[in-house]
Amino acid sequence: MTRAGRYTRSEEAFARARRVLAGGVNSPVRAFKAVGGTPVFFARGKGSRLVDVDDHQYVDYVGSWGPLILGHAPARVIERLMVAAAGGTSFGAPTTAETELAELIAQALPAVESLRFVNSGTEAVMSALRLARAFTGRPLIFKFAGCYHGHCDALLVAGGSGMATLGAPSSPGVTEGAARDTIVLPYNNLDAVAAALQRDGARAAAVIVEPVAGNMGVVPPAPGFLQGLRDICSRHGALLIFDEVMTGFRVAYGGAQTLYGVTPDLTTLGKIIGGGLPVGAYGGRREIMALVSPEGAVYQAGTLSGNPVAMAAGIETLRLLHGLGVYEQLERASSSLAACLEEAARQAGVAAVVNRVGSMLTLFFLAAGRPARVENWEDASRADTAAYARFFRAMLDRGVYLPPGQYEALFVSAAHDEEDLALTAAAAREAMRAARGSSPGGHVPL
Ligand code: KE4
Repeated sequence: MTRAGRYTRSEEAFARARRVLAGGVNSPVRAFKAVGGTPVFFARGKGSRLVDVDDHQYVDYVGSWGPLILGHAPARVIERLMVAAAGGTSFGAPTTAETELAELIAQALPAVESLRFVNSGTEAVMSALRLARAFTGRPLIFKFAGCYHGHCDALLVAGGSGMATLGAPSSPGVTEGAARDTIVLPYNNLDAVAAALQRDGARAAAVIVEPVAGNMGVVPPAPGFLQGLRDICSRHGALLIFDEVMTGFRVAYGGAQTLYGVTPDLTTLGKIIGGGLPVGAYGGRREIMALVSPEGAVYQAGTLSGNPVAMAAGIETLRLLHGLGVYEQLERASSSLAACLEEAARQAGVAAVVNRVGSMLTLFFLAAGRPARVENWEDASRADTAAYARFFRAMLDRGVYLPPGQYEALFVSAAHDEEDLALTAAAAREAMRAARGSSPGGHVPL
């Protein structure tokens, strides 16, 4: 089959969606703006595979942007979901399932002595910021260029290229006032952090960081970076917030804080802890969480927070993850995938490098003459995004669904097997020719 006509039903579905949904999608990245073409509409998923509305099958490396570390529709998670749903989907009142999932999280992440469930990572982060400001009585939040923490106003800010820049609104609708107390720092640059806190530490409420960056593509913390943040925050009485929405239970069962042995004051979570249903959480030191309403005065609430169906999915997911050998299996498959992608690029003479921590990774296409390393947003922003887009489309045509954007993380699940990896490697060898751009229009015929 040629590419023409391959996505007919997705195109029809997108045209219909655009008549009633903003941009035709319910989250911007899904619209394929960064890679071009019509977004693929999916009909179902099972394990490592997705099937689109044109009945094409794909090896899926998006995994719903991280939650599906066990793959699509794991039998035991679905069974547990169905039992919970049959008993009622939401009561707006306490259930023991919330306590059970909270206990599992607190056992996995010792820095989380107490927590509160919400319904998204954004909600978790915005609540954690409010709490940090209340606990310290200070206004300033420090974030890092290239890190994304959801769409709360205080963090939809862009920094300049300087060592530390006052956050400027990065979206219409975010006011100067909302951005004023946010300062943007370069990732993996402790000197910049130390200088900024030396200057403004007395007004610093918190430093928030993705302990492994996943939203500029995957960028691991430089050796000592996270511990350095811990030391600087402690020195100035600012709270250290690890945004582990993506890394929590992803890079290790105990998240990045366990993997790197650094203890944050607050942690935000999402994605995996909901097992594919909408769940977020924020938690940390008991003395800080004691300020959250109704025990304390920091208000935060949510109609469906802790609903029994989402809790059931999270409980079963964490129980399965705590099983023997899951992370070792993820490491083997992820290492193999990274090697095959780098080998395909090398064989095609394409400048590319893979950044990886555990089962989250990014294949960066490097602009000509750039060093083969991506250690911060300044490096990442120079990636050859057009090459990535050509590679993405060529892989899509060959049944491999990668994240539709260079600045996203690719996720391997426990369901990915040797057959998936072999199919991916074969497709990558061909698709690299498209990435190289040597084919007319950058497209490699099927
Ligand atoms: P949500 O509000 O999307 O549940 O979580 C926001 C968030 C917070 N913190 C981190 C580290 C995150 O990665 C995210 C969301 N991640 C994106 C992936 N780049 C979600 C995908 C999307 O926006 O559609």
